[in-house]
Amino acid sequence: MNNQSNIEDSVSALSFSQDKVHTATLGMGCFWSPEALFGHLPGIIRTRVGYAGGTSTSPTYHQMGDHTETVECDFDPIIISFEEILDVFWSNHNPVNINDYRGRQYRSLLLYHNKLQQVTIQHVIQKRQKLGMGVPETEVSPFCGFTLAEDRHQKYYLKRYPNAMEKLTLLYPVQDDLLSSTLAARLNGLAKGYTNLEHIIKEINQWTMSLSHREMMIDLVKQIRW
Ligand code: MHO
Repeated sequence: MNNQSNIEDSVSALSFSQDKVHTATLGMGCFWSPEALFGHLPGIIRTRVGYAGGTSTSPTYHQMGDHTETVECDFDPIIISFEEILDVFWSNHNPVNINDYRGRQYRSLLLYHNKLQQVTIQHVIQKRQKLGMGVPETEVSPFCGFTLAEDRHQKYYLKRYPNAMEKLTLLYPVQDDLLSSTLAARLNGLAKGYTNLEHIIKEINQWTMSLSHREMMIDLVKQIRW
């Protein structure tokens, strides 16, 4: 077995059982920062940015129609609950739509994927209201589709560091695999200043991979020139 396939084997070893994967879809302004914010949190498996919440077909950045910039997070509810995600959501943006700024592009928006998420959203709104935090101007609607944004918007902050992208390409030769990896989500958070290398290395050490695979991944991460 050559070195390249060894590396790819080790990456696919980081697997999550599918029934444990839940999804949250959130709008909180320009989607670059929320992707980095959620991407740094343990329990977030992968992130992506896109357009959701509207009715127009095939939205793009320049023709968003009535859609909103959103971040989508796949998460392991055993490690991070939907309620914790909502606390991060409301603590990290101002959910006021001043004068309908940029129409629906930058709405504070929660698109629930099931009844439990809908109930949890109401519960957290009431919890915050009791704490004197008021009622947020967040639109709450059922999820009805998500269009992935253009490549240049995915892991926007990580892409400011060509050496990081180069090193990650050794682990994930296929760009889509790279962009949807847990490691890229964490490093995107690091690039934006939400976490540091020490935290990421500690977490990699807990991932369900063999010791040699973890060491190889940690070595590679340490070699990145930021
Ligand atoms: N920073 C840009 C917005 C980009 S975003 C993907 C701006 O201030 O126009 O909406």
